[in-house]
Amino acid sequence: MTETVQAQTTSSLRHQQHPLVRQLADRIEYIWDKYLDLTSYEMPEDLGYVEGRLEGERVTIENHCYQTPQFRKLHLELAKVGPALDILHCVMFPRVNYPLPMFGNDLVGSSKAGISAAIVDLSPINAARELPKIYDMQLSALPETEFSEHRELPGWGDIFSPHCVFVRPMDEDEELDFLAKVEAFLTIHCQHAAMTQPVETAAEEAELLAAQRYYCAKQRENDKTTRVLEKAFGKEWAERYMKTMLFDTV
Ligand code: BLA
Repeated sequence: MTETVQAQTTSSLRHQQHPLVRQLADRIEYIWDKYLDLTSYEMPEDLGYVEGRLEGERVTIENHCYQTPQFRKLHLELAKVGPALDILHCVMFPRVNYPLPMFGNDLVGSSKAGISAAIVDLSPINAARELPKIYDMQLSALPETEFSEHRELPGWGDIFSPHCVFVRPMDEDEELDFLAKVEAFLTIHCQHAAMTQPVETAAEEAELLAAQRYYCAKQRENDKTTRVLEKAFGKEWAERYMKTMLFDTV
């Protein structure tokens, strides 16, 4: 898999994006490749690379997807809306028989204005909406990082864990602190995932499925994402994209 990942890295949109987007995208793929057994994932054919227009600006979306024994989809999306908006979006969807939380990460900003939203979380996927104890312990044990500007979660954000980091990084030091945070969350998650056994009963699986559906339904309520997609590609396309690429459920 390494060759494929590297080949994509050199040709990617990330080289035209904010440096934090590029660094994070490279890091995510490195960690995935290091800990997980990646195989290819078949995307809807027309959704791998997409171009549209928003208020005269070119909108480009580039998707990188993989699957592994534990994850039905690892999704890394890079998007560029003219010079004003760079986006990194990453979600790791567990297979519904694996009792794993949902890793989610979003960066929104631009090279000129800086990153306005940087969020990372390992979100609980079960009826109690609690993380496995070992995750709580390891995430709590991470070195504390001071960010000067924390952002408030929107109403639909009840899916996120108490460990969620949602900030506006103020300078390069804070950007690198955020990068380190994502790396730590992702490493903890990949190490556990590689050792996790699937559940055995249909009832357990049904609970995991319901929780994953709830998570995706809440994420689809983010009207800031929908607005960008609708304006560039139209309402119908945006709805299909939200349901099949960004937050699809099984
Ligand atoms: C916010 N997401 C945003 C914003 C934009 C997008 C424009 C507003 C930025 C700001 O408030 O500073 C747009 N994000 C996108 C688009 C895509 C995208 C177009 O990923 C993809 C094509 N969003 C996620 C994931 C998480 C997430 C996985 O996709 C978290 C794990 C969170 N994005 C998230 C949150 C906000 C946000 C919490 C702030 C929403 C708000 O303040 O109302």
